[in-house]
Amino acid sequence: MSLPHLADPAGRYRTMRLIRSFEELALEWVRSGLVVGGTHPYIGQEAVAVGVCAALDPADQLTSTHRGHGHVLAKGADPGRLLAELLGRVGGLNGGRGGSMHAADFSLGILGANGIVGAGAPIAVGAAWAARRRGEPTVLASFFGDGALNQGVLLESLNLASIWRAPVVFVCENNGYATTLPAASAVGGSACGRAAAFGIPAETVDGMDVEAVRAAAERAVERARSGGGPSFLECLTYRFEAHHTMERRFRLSYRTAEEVASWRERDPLAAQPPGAAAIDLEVAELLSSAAGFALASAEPDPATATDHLYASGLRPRSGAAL
Ligand SMILES: Cc1ncc(C[n+]2csc(CCOP(=O)(O)OP(=O)(O)O)c2C)c(N)n1
Ligand SMILES: [Mg+2]
Repeated sequence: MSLPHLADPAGRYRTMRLIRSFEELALEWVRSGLVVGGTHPYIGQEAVAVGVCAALDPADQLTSTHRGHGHVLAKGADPGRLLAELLGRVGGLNGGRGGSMHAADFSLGILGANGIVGAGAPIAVGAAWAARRRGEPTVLASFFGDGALNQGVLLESLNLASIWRAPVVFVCENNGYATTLPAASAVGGSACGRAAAFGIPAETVDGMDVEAVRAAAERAVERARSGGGPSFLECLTYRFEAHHTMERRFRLSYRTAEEVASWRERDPLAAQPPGAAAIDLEVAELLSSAAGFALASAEPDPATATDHLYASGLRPRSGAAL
């Protein structure tokens, strides 16, 4: 059974709109100082998260990146609890301890956003291996950017997934840049060539087209679930906003206004299903109550500052500097 909220075009549009609106609100909250530390906006890349998650079952799992809000929401996380997580409040997905780059919800198979480039891939391979050993049909989707293509850990993960025939769909979100570094001047060979070197079937898809991503992801998920092993999707996409909200403090000129404008013309939200206006309204209402929930959630008690730092039963030595 696929994820019910992504089962039809209207649901996929609704979820892309939710991600877009969520990210716009998060930007506002960073600018007003409510969210401390900033975020990596996913605006422009919504079709990748939604297209891939539309091919997953509820019990399937994913690993995400530093730009993870879209993946987390597409798999079904509660937007109010994700907003509360950004605010560091106790009602957050992780009690406010993880923040933007570590949002997780294991109950939904979301094994976490991840601040370390490429670090989600070995977690996905390990989780896929563990699920297979338990006899479960779980498929893992592992999202990463073009910047991860030159991380050794990604190549090691591709190798292990290949020899173990692990049920993993590797999803490279090639948005053309790793921070300010163009992929064209950083990636030797190609994204798909890396997968092919390990005997993993790979294809490049239009990451601005949610249905194209979904179709490719369905093929890959079906292969993984039926024991055919891992697959690799390179989704060509673009982030419309800065690499990180802090970027606006600097006058960076690594992308031309023309380039950004030409990708904005391919906005994945431009293809609207019938009833889109009503869906937009419904999402606005959902987000407004999500924001209300997050803002009403309590700040954590300072006395709990060292909770979760140590394995159960261990505490810092009394008097030790925190
Ligand atoms: C191992 C590691 N090296 C460097 C960084 C700093 N860093 C954070 S995001 C980023 C760029 C990542 O680019 P990409 O993988 O293409 O993802 P995108 O930001 O484009 O979504 C870098 C270098 C990091 N977080 N982890
Ligand atoms: Mg990138």
